[in-house]
Amino acid sequence: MDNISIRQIYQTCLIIRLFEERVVALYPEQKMRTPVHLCLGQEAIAAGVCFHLKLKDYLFTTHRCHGHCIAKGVSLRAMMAEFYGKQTGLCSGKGGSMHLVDPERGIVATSAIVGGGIPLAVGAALSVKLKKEKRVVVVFFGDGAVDEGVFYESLNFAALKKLPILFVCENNFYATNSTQESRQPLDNIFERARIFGIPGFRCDGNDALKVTNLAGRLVAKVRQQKGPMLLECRTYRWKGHVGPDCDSEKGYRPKDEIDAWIRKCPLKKLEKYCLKKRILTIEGIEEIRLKLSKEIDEAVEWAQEGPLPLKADVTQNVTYGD
Ligand SMILES: Cc1ncc(C[n+]2csc(CCOP(=O)(O)OP(=O)(O)O)c2C)c(N)n1
Ligand SMILES: [Mg+2]
Repeated sequence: MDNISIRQIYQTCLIIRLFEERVVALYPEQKMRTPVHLCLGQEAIAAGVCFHLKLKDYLFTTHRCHGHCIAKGVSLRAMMAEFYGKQTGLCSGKGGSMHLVDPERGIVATSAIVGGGIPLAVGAALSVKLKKEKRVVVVFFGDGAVDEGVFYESLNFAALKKLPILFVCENNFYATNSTQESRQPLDNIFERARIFGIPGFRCDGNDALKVTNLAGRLVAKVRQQKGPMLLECRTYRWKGHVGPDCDSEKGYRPKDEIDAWIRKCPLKKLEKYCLKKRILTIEGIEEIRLKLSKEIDEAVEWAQEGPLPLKADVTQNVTYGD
């Protein structure tokens, strides 16, 4: 990978980190009108996978979607305004953080139903294939989604029809408060693709360069119409399942486990590599940090100043049964 690409991946990891840290800082003001499922600690996966996506490629994601959306190029101000429930938000303030949609950037759906995005993504991949379009589909989901029957049905159908889709499992070892080992007899998510003939791979999700390299190979294969692929990235969420606090007080995961994963920070790992290889300097990093922080300042200001949706518009852009 060339230095420009590595710098770009670093910037993507950093902007996700800074954006979410700002959400953590502002959330207690209780002005954001949405629950937030933060991906702090998991940034490298979004950055590494989305690095290979074009604007027209489709992306489907979950309740823990901020990083994916930022890495696919969603406007920070529109996202922030959505969190504040503003008319100027990405979904006019009607979606909140779990339902971000941006058709211009290929973000078709963000599903808060665990596993719910997977069949939608497979449907989109079928449409791409039938229309002979030149795009790929990527769907992100958690280890919890692998507990759902729809995961297996979707893989089966995608394999049968040789659809252009990359399944990306962000295995952070927890679904809400349940450990993976309390729900799954084997720690083998990547191997489960293979029973359908789908090549399945696993990598360290906290190593941005490893994710980028492997995802690059898999996206290229999907683009060459070699059929679906699956990538399991192993990582950890630093914050609680939902909200800005760390939930060590809940007692479902030990503090030393959280601390050990914080020591495996994906951003620090990449920063160390960039400094060692002289891809970035300390001053350069400071400059990038300052520039990105200013972008976030501007997004927050814009979001806070925007108008709330009007009562009269409550059904606008909302479809409901007849
Ligand atoms: C079908 C369904 N069951 C339960 C829930 C409640 N729920 C929301 S998120 C979540 C955990 C999801 O865990 P995982 O898929 O590993 O994603 P993570 O939160 O770890 O990113 C659960 C059980 C839901 N939204 N949908
Ligand atoms: Mg999980």
